[in-house]
Amino acid sequence: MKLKLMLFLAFVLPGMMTMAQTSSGKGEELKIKTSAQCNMCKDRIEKAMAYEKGVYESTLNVEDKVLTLRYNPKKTTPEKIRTVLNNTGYDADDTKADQKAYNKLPDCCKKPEDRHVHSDGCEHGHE
Ligand SMILES: [Cu+2]
Repeated sequence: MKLKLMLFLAFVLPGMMTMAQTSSGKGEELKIKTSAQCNMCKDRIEKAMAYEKGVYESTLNVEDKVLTLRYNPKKTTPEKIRTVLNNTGYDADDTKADQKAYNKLPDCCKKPEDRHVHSDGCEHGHE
């Protein structure tokens, strides 16, 4: 009996895990709506994700502010990823940006209503 269980754990389980991972590309896909404003935000967010454990790849679309990423559900969770975004200074879906982190963002990366001046060095143009 014990031998059968060992064999099951040694061969069947890893096989099942491999199948689960390869069936739909690497890891799970996740889309998060952020409050990113420009290409500087894109760099900042994608860098933060690159350092995050369990995240394979991430792409932020500046147009619709949606971050698409692939992650390993055994190493991280959507909640954790949203928290990283909040700590980087951005809203993530329904969770709000950490105020301190948000205040540290360059003026042009803040939400339009919080910008004091139309600062230069920003890539989203001057309306
Ligand atoms: Cu920005």
